[in-house]
Amino acid sequence: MSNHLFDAIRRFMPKSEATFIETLNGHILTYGDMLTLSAQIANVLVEQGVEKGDRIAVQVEKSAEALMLYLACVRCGAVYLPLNTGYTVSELEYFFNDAKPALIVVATENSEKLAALITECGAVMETLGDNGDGTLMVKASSASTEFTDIACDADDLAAILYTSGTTGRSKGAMLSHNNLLSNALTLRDYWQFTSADRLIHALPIFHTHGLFVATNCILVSGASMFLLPKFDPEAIIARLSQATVLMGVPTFYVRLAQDERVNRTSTASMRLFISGSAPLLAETHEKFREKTGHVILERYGMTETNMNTSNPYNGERIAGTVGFPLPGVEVRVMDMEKCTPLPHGQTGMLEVRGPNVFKGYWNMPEKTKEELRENGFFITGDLGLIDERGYVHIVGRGKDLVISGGYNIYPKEVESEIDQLEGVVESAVIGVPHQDFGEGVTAVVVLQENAELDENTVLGSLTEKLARYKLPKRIIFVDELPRNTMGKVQKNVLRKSYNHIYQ
Ligand code: MCA
Ligand code: AMP
Repeated sequence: MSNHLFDAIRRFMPKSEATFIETLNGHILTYGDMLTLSAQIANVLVEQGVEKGDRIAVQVEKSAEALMLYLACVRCGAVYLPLNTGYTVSELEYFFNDAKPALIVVATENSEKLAALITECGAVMETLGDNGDGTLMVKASSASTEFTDIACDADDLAAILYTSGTTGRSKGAMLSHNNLLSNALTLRDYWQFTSADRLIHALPIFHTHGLFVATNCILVSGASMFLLPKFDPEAIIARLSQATVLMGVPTFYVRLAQDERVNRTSTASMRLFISGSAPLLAETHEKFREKTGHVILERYGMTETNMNTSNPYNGERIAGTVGFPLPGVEVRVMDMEKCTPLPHGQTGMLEVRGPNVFKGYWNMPEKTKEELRENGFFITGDLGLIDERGYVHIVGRGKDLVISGGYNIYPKEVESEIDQLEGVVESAVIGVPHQDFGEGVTAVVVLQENAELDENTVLGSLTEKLARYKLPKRIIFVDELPRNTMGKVQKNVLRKSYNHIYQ
């Protein structure tokens, strides 16, 4: 009987005394502690009635204990479902009703606010605070430190991560044990991770980047990480001399490149800076290289596929490209009208196939069919090309999506909320260049005559409905939206008109 993902973690584990996590306040959690704590939490989950395949939804602040909860879910065959800490109650209601979790772990301070909803959904509630307090760890502290991992095959589900859809309804991407493991092993080898590595982990742990790319890579390398609660230049800079790798979204690098303390000397012990989740501007790439001598390695991934491509570790890392398909991952560029693959240099839809590609969308067989071809290729929604040297370039998006500071925002979701406000005729939400966030969410709104809405009232009403990172940074009121002859709103015209508002 084996547990596909956790057996591999055990196989690559260094000695028990080796550090796995060092927290902001210097607390050390060893690999031995990781085994003990994840076993104790797994025992609590099973005692609460969790069975293989049950979803466990988790909306908690980043902490070592939260990562132990993820590992406990893997060990007991449950399906880990992490949720952005910024989601509002109305957003959570959708996820809980869709995924029907058996157990929901929430931040201690949110337990009162969420108790009724969780009871309504028929789930058990546990709490977990960012200092390791809350009901979950109290119960875990008296649970057995031994746990027999539940048998899980390569294809059994390990996680569901929600990713917004173009229709506004979020889709739960079902990821198997082998989706996660195969990608972690590939990245470990491609980026040459060893047990000597120390990662600065400053990303949130409710997305693929911080949860799987960062954490799983460290685990299968037997390496260690500084687990920081969030992106904080002070905390990162203070650890540069003891670390070897940083993973971040482009905003991390934009901000670090502006800091005088980030230079050749302070980064001398670092071997690798990795960027992903959104396009890294060539300008940021160049500025960071000038200041530190390090060439940022950019890679490309998705919630549905983990990582697909990466610039090389040893070869040339080219700004504006996302590098080569990872070993074992196929990338093709398709002409969507003719449904034929395109030759080098031509732009089309990027499609990917490999052991990294997810199992489909939870409860949405028709969506799965639309995006996952029978031959295993996943239609990414990203437009790109492969150049003569084999480097993949992302040149645009076939999906209406804004990426702000590495978070995805689907305009349709924001537009639907704005359109429901009294006095609004219609709205169009777009992303326009933003120096810090890459793209800034911007709403262009048409009001009814005599409507008394202004920017603050619109934002005020959205606050209850949408996580704050989805809120427009600016709201622009216009008399009408530009339309083409078919009557479709021309977002490209709007993007052009407001291209410079954040510059
Ligand atoms: C925070 N705010 C934002 C964002 N983050 N607004 C727009 N976009 C954002 N990304 C807002 C807050 O709501 C708040 O607004 C104000 O900015 C300050 O909040 P604070 O928490 O202090 O922000 P920050 O610490 O400066 O955070 C910026 C950040 C963070 C460090 C860029 O957003 C971040 O860690 N992003 C990483 C996201 C990520 O991990 N993406 C990976 C997805 P107010 O004052 O109004 O409340 S996985 C993925 O994409 C695929 C698989 C892949 O390839 O990796
Ligand atoms: P998510 O749905 O959060 O997993 O976001 C995945 C999307 O982020 C991809 O489909 C791309 O549009 C975008 N993305 C991720 N990495 C990169 C990158 N290095 N360059 C450009 N876009 C990226």
